[in-house]
Amino acid sequence: NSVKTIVSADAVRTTFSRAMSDMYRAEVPQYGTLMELVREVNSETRRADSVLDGRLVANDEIERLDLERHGAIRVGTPAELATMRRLFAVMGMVPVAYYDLSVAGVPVHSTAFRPVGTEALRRNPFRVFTSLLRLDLIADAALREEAAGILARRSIFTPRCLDLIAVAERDGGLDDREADTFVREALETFRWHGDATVTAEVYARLRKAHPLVADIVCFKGPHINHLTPRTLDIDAVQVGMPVKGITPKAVIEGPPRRRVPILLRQTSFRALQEPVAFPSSAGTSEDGTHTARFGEIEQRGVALTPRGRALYDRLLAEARDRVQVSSDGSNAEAYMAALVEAFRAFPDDEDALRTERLAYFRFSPTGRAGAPPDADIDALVLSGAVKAEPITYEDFLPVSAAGIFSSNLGDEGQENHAERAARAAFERDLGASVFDEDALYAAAERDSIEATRAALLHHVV
Ligand code: OOG
Ligand code: NI
Repeated sequence: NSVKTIVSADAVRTTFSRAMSDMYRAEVPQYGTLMELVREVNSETRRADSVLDGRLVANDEIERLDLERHGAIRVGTPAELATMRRLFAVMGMVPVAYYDLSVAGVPVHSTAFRPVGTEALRRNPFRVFTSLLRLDLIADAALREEAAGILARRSIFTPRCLDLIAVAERDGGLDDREADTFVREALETFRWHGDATVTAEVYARLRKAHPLVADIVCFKGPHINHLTPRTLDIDAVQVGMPVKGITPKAVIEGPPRRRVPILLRQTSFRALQEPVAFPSSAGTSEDGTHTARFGEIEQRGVALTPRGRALYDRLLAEARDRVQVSSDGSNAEAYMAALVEAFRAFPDDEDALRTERLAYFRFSPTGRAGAPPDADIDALVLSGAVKAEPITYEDFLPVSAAGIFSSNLGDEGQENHAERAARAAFERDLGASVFDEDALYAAAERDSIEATRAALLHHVV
């Protein structure tokens, strides 16, 4: 009859993200190599950039940096997605943003489960990009039926995991022992299972419809397909990868290298070929291979306002119009040059990004005298009473380029209509609406301005 001592959702998230990282390192050894490289580059970058280092230390971001990573999974049914939402809620992770990947020719739509509070993000910003298969985008009706039937027969969560989700919902959290068991049981869902649930023949047919369809439908669970550490200098990691025996893709996605990083830059390396056992009719099994899993690194920069994002989208489209990256990467340098050229139009110092309202900032009192508390926020910063620091972009850009391309095709109205319908269906399947990412950044900035004014007014600085 003792009172249950609840472990914080932040702590459960950290235990889970560590366990996930250990599991993935064992499953995909190159991930371990990449983590080492990222650690080396990050400490080198901190040594070379004392301003950046000072900021990371002052904001308690060092711990976060070593823990920080995102992963991605793909689920097959609305029920799987809805239970995933409840599972992530135990760890303080909620669905943020809607991503329509059908514009990139991929039959899924997605959200990212992540913490949203400033404190929670500081402790551990672990995110899981989660996609739901869109069977409605498979043209062949018979194949669609078959895939739905296969998915209906599997259960991707262990019974104990489902119990503990219900316990957490009932009690408002888990105690120490429950949390440990929960993490162990939840890992089972994300683990790689080499035993396919279908014959090689069925696998091949689904694969022909789209490789992702086979990846989602043919296995026991939604294996984590990559885990991505965050680096402070992605160009250095890109150059360092071949030295460690890893071959990255030809170009870094996202904005070019800048003094003030914006949004997200990412690069990845090829998936492993994994051995798979397909059941065959005689009760024996047939060996095959499957490629699903890859490695990725990212560098995060400041979150952009809608105005900044519009400028970003326009400049990226401009660069991509000028030079299309070929699949063999032979013109990577020309593309990077076009990108740098296009982005000359994007201000590259913090003051300009802030005063032109292109990016979001967190304000705080400096303790020095300056303009009066009710002065304009720019005047307060200029006077030295208030300082402004970039708010990190916590979300994703999986189809920004593809989205821009499709909006150039001239049937924008139709596209938007279809996207709205798909989004409503996604939220119905999820069992909740997704958080609006822009509203979260805007609120973080606004709250920091209000707190700053209050502190100045009451001289509590
Ligand atoms: C998800 C890809 C999205 C990212 O970093 O943009 C993602 C997937 O392939 O399942 O992780
Ligand atoms: Ni990723």
